[in-house]
Amino acid sequence: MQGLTPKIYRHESVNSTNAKLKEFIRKGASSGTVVVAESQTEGRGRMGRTWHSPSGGLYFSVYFVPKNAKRLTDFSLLAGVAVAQTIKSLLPKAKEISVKWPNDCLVDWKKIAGVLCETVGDTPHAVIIGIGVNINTTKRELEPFLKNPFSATSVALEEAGENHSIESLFDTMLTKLFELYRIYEEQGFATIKRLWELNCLMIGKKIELCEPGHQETDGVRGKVTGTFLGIDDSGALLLLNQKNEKKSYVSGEITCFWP
Ligand code: BT5
Repeated sequence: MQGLTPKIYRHESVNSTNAKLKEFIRKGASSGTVVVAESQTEGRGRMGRTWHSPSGGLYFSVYFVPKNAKRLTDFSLLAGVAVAQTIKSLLPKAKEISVKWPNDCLVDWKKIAGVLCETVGDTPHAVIIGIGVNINTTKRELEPFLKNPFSATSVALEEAGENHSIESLFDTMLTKLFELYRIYEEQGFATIKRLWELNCLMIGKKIELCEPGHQETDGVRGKVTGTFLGIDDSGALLLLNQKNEKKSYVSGEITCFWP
């Protein structure tokens, strides 16, 4: 299969690169279109949350129209692999770099990047993958998130304040993302699943999962603890709970883990 070539639109500041890309799509943009911005005024996270997007970070969104219907979550996992591989290629070997189900990348258990995938418009199967990475973002700018369960960090904070080229990180990440998308189209989810699990350091560890809509498990509403076993063939999280039962979860958030 011939790989797609990215068509990149650059902006200084936008509300959200996902929103900007949707405007381009409404005007006829094709699969492979990318919007990248130096900062966002209304960067978005999942479930109505916000993504703090000062200049110094990388914020971009990519439009893909796969041949057949796909699960949206596959794209979050695929993007997580591209992010983790790129960060790994930059930071010292001693750093623990891990994807976090379903949509984050962590360095030494602190959040460095997040992914927001959305379906879009009337085009069947079309998706937008939005990625935010803290690159030269300072501790002060990340202050509001340092007390989050997984705290927050940036490439510069992990590299003793060095100033990193956002452009070259963007280049590497985009190349990996397009390459993984090509592999996904050719080989399906199995290869992405394998790569995701290879990049996940939480497997085998005890975790706490908060699942929206999941009720009265282990006595605490919406919270379950157990051993993280990996993901299944549909990307759902597999957990061995305290009753020794294997359960799968299609949505939720890992709020705690025990290394
Ligand atoms: C995410 O949501 O992690 C998805 C972030 C996706 C951002 C990209 S940037 C390009 C594209 N355009 C957009 O508008 N969005 C995408 P979620 O898992 O819901 O995490 C959001 C939570 O992370 C917030 O509620 C904060 O607690 C925390 N947070 C916000 N900004 C952060 C940052 N810069 N670094 C670390 N944590 C942050």
